[in-house]
Amino acid sequence: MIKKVLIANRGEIALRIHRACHEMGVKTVAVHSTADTDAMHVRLADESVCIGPAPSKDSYLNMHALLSAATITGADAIHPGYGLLSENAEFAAMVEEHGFIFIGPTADHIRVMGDKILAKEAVIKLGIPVVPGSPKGVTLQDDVEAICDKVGYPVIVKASGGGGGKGMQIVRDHKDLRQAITIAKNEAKVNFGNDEVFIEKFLEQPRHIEIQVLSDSHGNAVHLGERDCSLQRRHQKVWEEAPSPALTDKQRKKLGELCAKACRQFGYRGAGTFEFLYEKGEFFFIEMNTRVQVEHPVTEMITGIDIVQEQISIAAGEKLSFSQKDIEFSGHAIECRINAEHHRTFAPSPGKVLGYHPPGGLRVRVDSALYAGYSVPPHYDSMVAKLIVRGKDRAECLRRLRRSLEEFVIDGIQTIIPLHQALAQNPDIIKGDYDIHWLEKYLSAQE
Ligand code: MV4
Repeated sequence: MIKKVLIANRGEIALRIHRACHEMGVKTVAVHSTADTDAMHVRLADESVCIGPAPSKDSYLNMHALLSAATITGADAIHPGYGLLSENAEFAAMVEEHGFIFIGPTADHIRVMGDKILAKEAVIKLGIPVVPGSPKGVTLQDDVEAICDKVGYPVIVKASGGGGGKGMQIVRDHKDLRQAITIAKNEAKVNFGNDEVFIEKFLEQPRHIEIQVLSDSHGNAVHLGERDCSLQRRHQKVWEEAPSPALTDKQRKKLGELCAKACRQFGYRGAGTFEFLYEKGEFFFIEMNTRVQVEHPVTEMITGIDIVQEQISIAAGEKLSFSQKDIEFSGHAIECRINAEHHRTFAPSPGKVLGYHPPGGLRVRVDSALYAGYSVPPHYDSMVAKLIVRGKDRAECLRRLRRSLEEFVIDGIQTIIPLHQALAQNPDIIKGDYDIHWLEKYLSAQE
């Protein structure tokens, strides 16, 4: 039994975790930096502990401060949310060594999936299709020309310790290959302290489709379908939806069951996401995320399953209370990430929120820690709200999204609500006809 959870995060996800806990009768402990004394997550929690100064590295990323806060408040478990320490294997191990429950997978599962080469090796063994490429890491001592001639150009050089797009190099001609590997290795070393890189065929116009899974510690695993997260700018997702406008029920069932089976064989525990690139009717695994994701509400809206409550039950050692056949997918959901940024330049816009009026009504959900009078601090991520709407089908969902965006008032700071209004009316978006490069092309055309 978990009685008290320390929430090692801030903003909307800290609130989201608090809500799951309180609906389960679990007490919460908020932690905060000195910049977040007046934050909503601190106000709502049962207890709070200040863990350090504004910069994340001195507060939200300070593992010892977090463990001390858990000790003095008598928490039994720690929920890391997303970002910050959520995929830090060392932290997960430390939490357990100190006798707390880490609400997430084992440190070993986090470690394997955090290494893109090991992750690919692991899922290949479990029968999941991956992007063709070098079977292992490459160095300039290898016959990299032969590897890439076999794979076929263009290729992409990726950092094994990477993710989120950092340190990738696209190579269209074999004469540029060695230099690209050198650059990728240097960037990987600087950014991740690990210079291992690998090569994949570069897919030109894929969609980004990911499968949500839940797996308990008793060998039961289910999938909750996919999310289409193709609409992104600089590797930051902006709009996510489920189901994907590009997938058939048959494709969903096949890929979803493959992922759930992989979880059972891998002994995975907790919530997880298998990320795929989808092109010309084929899926290719690229990465697995071992945390709850920003866009999880899209899946909650079409399945009715509370993913964060499931994470907590699984961490407490309980069995999943439903099986695959109990899961029904109903309707369509879209999430818009509302960032405190100028809607054309994307310049950050922290500052005081003078007025706040979120939309409401049937099948409208707003996950946000904003309130009127709150000052958005400049030290953290710019995402200040998520608007998630559901409809009986995609057309109704889009109509509800347009009217919810019309209602949404955030005064005092700039937000990307106007971008979402434009997207919700765009013919390509309405058709569902977009890939991972669509948004950046659209934005360049607007300049
Ligand atoms: C790719 C790809 C095409 N082919 N892998 C970007 C972030 C990381 N999670 C994986 N990413 C990609 N991997 C193969 N084999 C395209 C992307 C990608 C991308 C690449 C270049 C410029 C913008 C991009 C935006 C999203 C994804």
